[in-house]
This record gives sequence, C-alpha cells and structure tokens, in this order.
Amino acid sequence: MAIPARTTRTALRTTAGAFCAALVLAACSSGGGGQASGSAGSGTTQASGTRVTVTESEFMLKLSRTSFTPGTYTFVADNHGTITHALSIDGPGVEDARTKDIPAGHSATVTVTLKKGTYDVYCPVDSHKQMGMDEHIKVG
Ligand SMILES: [Cu+2]
Repeated sequence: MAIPARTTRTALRTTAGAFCAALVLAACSSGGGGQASGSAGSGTTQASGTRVTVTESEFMLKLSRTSFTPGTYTFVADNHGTITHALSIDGPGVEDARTKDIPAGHSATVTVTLKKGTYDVYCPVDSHKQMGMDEHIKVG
C-alpha cells in the first residue's frame, strides 16, 4: 500500500477508509466462497464406496452387513415397504447425511466416510425412527 507521505491528514483518512472498505469486501467474498465449497461435499451422492444394502419396511431396517472398518461406504436404501421412507446416518464426522425421500418400491443411496465409533442408521421420515427404524453400527 503506497500512501504518499505528503498527503494531508484528511486525504489520508479518506484513503484509509476506502482501503478498509475494500478489505472488508475482499474478506466477505473469499469467506463466502470458502463456505460454499465446504458445504458442497454434503450434497454429493455420486462418490462410490463399499456398498451396503439397507432393506427398509414398516417399521424396521435390515443391513446387509454388521461389521464395519473405517472407510467410505455407499448405503443403498431399498424401500420394500408400502409407504415413503429415507435413510439417514449420523455419527463421528457425519451429520445426518441422508438419501432423498424414497417412494415404496424404490431405492436411493447416500455415501459417507465412517471413522471409528458408533453410528446411528435410521429413517428420518416422520417418527419412523422412534417406531423401530433405527439401528446402531459400530465401526472399528
Ligand atoms: Cu421410514
């Protein structure tokens, strides 16, 4: 920043003010960009991982495997029920990742990276979780 040494006090203040405003704008736009790229990951469902099939019906979940080691998994939720379900996963580093709503007879996927710990696998539709569509898996 080259502010001439002989600038009058008033002019200097004006220049400094404009400079600060520019800084704030720059900080705002770079901050917003960072947030946007950070949240983009949670919406990604096309990444692939070890496939785990979760059969859903009223009101239970059945996982195709019960033993997990840390890594990336693609949960394929298969709705064998007669009403709409979905699948959500919550645990260390995974905050309520979920499939879209799945009509009866359809399936949808959600990909997550599991770390050591316990994860909650459940149906986030209405109160299905409380009605029994709730399983816990242990990773590690
Ligand atoms: Cu459900």
